[in-house]
Amino acid sequence: MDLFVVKTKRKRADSQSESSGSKKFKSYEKSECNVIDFKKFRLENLSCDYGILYSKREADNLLKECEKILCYNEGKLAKICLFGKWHNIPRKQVAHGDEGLSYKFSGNSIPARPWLPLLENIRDDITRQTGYKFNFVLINRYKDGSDYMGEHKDDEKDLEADHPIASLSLGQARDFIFKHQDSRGKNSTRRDIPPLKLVLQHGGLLMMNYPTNSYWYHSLPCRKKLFNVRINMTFRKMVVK
Ligand SMILES: O=C(O)CCC(=O)C(=O)O
Repeated sequence: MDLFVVKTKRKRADSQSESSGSKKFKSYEKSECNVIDFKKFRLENLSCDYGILYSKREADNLLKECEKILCYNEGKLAKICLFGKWHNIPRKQVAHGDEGLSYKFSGNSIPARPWLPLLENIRDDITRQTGYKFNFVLINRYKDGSDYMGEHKDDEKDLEADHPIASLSLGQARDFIFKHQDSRGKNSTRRDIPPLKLVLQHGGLLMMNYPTNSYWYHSLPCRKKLFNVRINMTFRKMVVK
């Protein structure tokens, strides 16, 4: 996928006001913000938007800072359970977010560590750009192209189902593949729906909107010929019980 970087300065919006009962801001402070020119992807039950949030210089600085300050989970928190067997995840992972939140998936429960100022800044940049608020971020670090993430849907009950997931990529550009649930495997009933491949670039922001995660699997496949680090942050809205 080509880069479609558009960086324009917007005039200061008057005020920040949240529309009542709606998750989207009606208008909000965009002063001195970069306004992303999102490219829209629309397929059967897939709605994603992709654009560049940070310039190369900004993204370089963020990656450097992340490498300095982030600590990743170890031991049981770095494992997943598949078909009754525990496996080390093929990457490093950690979560930060509002107090008391945790994310249950693949037999594990990942508790949120407290927000760090760097992560709050990124979260707030995404909110300014998209109007959506987030209370949790799952961070995955891929040391090189041999680290990966298998096919899955982010459709766990802990997540607010109709809220977008905002995925920020830093570092090595990597392929990211969507497959419709009915197009997978031997018993596929919808072979006519092809996969969608995106290349997630350094500083790129992918918005996975409802109902994408109810119908489409996504994965970050292994790419043995890539040797640089990549960090991905998925900002999410968890259900607050
Ligand atoms: O690293 C990525 O871009 C994939 C992240 C992902 O699929 C997830 O966090 O659910």
